[in-house]
Amino acid sequence: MNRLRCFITVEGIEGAGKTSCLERIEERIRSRGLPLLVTREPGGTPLGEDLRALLLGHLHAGMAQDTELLLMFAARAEHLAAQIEPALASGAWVLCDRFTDATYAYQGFGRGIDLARIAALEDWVQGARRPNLTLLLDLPVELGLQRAGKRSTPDRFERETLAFFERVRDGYLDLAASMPERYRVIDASQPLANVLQQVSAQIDSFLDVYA
Ligand code: T5A
Repeated sequence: MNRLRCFITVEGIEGAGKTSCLERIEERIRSRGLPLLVTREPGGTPLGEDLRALLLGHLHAGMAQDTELLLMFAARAEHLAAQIEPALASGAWVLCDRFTDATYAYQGFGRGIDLARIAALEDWVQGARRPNLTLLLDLPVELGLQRAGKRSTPDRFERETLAFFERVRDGYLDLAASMPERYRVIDASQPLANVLQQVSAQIDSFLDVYA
């Protein structure tokens, strides 16, 4: 196994279907007998989950953009130190629900924070660590929000405007176009069975090469 090729992330706007897709990816990786850590951002550690509650909750709804950005990276620093790096060092694969591309998409493209500042934090917090494969679940914003809205009370991000999510979606598509070797774009507007079929095909072909 090529141990450098085992950090997989899943990205997309709200309601893209990450939860079901993560379950499918987990099942495909485990079916090859590979050790696996499944985790998420923001979160993944006790401190990270507390930061997630602050970031997604409404207690500090008006926090400054830079505060939001730095809290995302604080949670990520803890996540890398306590979970991701030890798992990868032990030879496990890591599957993460969102990672730094979400920061580029939401805080960068969505909020308008200079991408160079995000890149500087990325280098500082992660060193050379980057995902080896990123699945982007892409769908029209209105459809995603409609799906997400059926579920529960909106979190702090889900209260953002349609225009914000359009920028986030476009940002993700820009990232995917600029890193075609790492990204696979899935048409998440299709019925779930079809989306899961696309995800399985992508993950199986990755596993065929690297597992
Ligand atoms: N954030 C995160 C940042 O701003 N910066 C960062 O650096 C990071 C890491 C995290 C929030 O934090 C922000 C982004 C987010 O706003 P989250 O819980 O990770 O929040 O993300 P959400 O997008 O809010 O998670 P969701 O649960 O809304 O989205 P999912 O997981 O993509 O959607 P899912 O699977 O729950 O599906 C939603 C509904 O749609 C149905 C499902 O059954 C479910 O009911 N569905 C479908 N229906 C029809 N056809 C399909 N193909 C379907 N797929 C799913």
